[in-house]
This record gives sequence, structure tokens and C-alpha cells, in this order.
Amino acid sequence: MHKIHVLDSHTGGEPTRVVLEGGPDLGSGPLADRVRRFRENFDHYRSAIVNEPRGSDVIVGALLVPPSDPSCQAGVLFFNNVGYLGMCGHGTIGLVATLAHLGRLQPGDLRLDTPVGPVTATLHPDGTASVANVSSHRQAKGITVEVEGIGPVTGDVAWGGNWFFLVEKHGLSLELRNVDALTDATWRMRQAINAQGYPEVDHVELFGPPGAPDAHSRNFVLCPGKAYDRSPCGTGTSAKLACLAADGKLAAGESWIQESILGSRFTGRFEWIDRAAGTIAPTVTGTAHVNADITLLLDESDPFRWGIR
Ligand code: PYC
Repeated sequence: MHKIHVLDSHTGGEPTRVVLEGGPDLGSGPLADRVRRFRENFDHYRSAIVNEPRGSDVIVGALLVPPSDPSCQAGVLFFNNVGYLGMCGHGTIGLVATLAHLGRLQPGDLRLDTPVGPVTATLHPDGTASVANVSSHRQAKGITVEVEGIGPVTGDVAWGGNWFFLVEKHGLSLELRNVDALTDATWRMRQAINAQGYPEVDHVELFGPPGAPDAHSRNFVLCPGKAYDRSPCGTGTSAKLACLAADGKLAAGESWIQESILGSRFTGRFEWIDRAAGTIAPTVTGTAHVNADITLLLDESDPFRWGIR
């Protein structure tokens, strides 16, 4: 019987499952190479850890690995119901809470290697965590796509550790009871932007007015496997900050409070890396709670021991 020890947490409602023992051995080398090895040779582990019948479409897995970048203390590979993520903001905050829960992390910085470059996670004394994310930028402004069943939709394409299509004007109400309609609309938008020559865009982010008076915006984020992000999405908030910075709508050092569809929140800030090039260094702060300590059992007699794929 193969066993995988995981610790679950949620960050603003979005789950993270950190693999502590029993995950695949991906060897050494740059994390981009190791995630390729994970995809090509060990994808059944991804499915066993996050997919049904043990998991769900919403869980993001985090495999801790030795770093390749010498400035880092650890490396992490994030994965979901359909594949692998370059970076994951809510997952990094979940990882920090998990390591703190285990007594492996004290308040301070933890430099983490990821397939898209190193990030710095900070555990604050009050238990909140910040992620100084990878360099983020807007790739294209005001792209209009014809969306089947909806009509023309205009948005920006931006990088925040994953690729996003960010849409302000959509005529939809960002409320939990509308999740089916929001999922359907954003899935169609994703198809349309991919067909426009942006095949790498795998997240769609809609914006609307916040529920809380001190927040700046509410979002709905569709993830690659058609699940919606219960958190405000760390990489999505980074992409949003890149657009706000490029439009001169938020100054370096100012706070942006991003609400999720649940009303959970991240605080984002940025510093310019290169103003002329539009690249920023975003930081996203949030809170995660550890909520399960589980041993996954992979019994040879179980036809779905590697998950439903
Ligand atoms: O927080 O960056 C994030 C994220 C990506 C996908 C789900 N959450």
C-alpha cells in the first residue's frame, strides 16, 4: 500500500494540499525541467493527490522539492485537476501556514524556487503571509474578442506568474449565486482569447464593485480546469496590479484590496522594476488556515487509486 502524507489548508476559501511525504522523486535540475518530468512521467501522482475520489476540482496541490536556485531554501511545484501552474499565490500562502503549523517556519522570509522563478514568502508575526511574486506585466491592452453567445468582450492580457485575460465590462453580477453563469461566460471568453493568438491564457478574471466599503474591487477567476478560485487569486491579483500600474491607476507602494467572489481578500502592492518596460514586482498578502492532516492510501486493488482522470 503506497501512502502519501498531506496537509490541507485554505486561503480565503481556496484549498491547498501540501505533500509532505510519499510524492514522486523528480530528481534535480531547474524546476521548469522537474515540472516537465512530473507531467511526463508522474502525472498519475498529480491525479491521485488532487482529483476525485480523494480530492476535487478545486484543490491545488503543492509538492515541496529541493531548490535549484542557490538563493532559495526550498522549491515548490503547484498542480491542479488538469495540470501544472507556473506559480500560485494562494498556494504559497497556504504553504507558509502549513510550514508554520508544523513548526518548520518562524516569522520571517522563506525564499522559494518555482518553475517561473524564485519568489519570497514572508510569515508575519500575526500569522498573515505575503508573497513577493515574480515580475509581472501587461502583455496587451484592450483586446476585443467575439465570444460565442455573448458578443464582443474587451480585456487585457497580463502575466502574474500565470497568464490572465482581465475583463472589466461584462454585464455580469459577481455574486456567489451566479457562479454557474460566470463559469460558463468565462469559459467561452477563454476559448475566444485563445483563438485570437493567446493560447497560453488559461485564467480569465472578471472585475466588479467590491462588497466591503474599504475594498477596491471584487473578482471572479476561472482556473484552467474550469473550477473558480475561491480566493482573490494571488497571481491574478499580480496581473491586475500590472494593469493598474500601466494605466497609472495605482501608484507604487499603494494598497489594493482585492475581494474574491466569496468576499475573502488579498492586499496587493507593487514596486516598479522597469517603468518603461511596464514590469512590476507585486506583493500579495493574505491569510490561510490549516484544516486537515491526512494520509492518502493507494491500495493496489483500488481501480481509482491514481484518481479519476
Ligand atoms: O492564487 O495564484 C493563485 C491561484 C492560481 C490558481 C488558483 N489560485
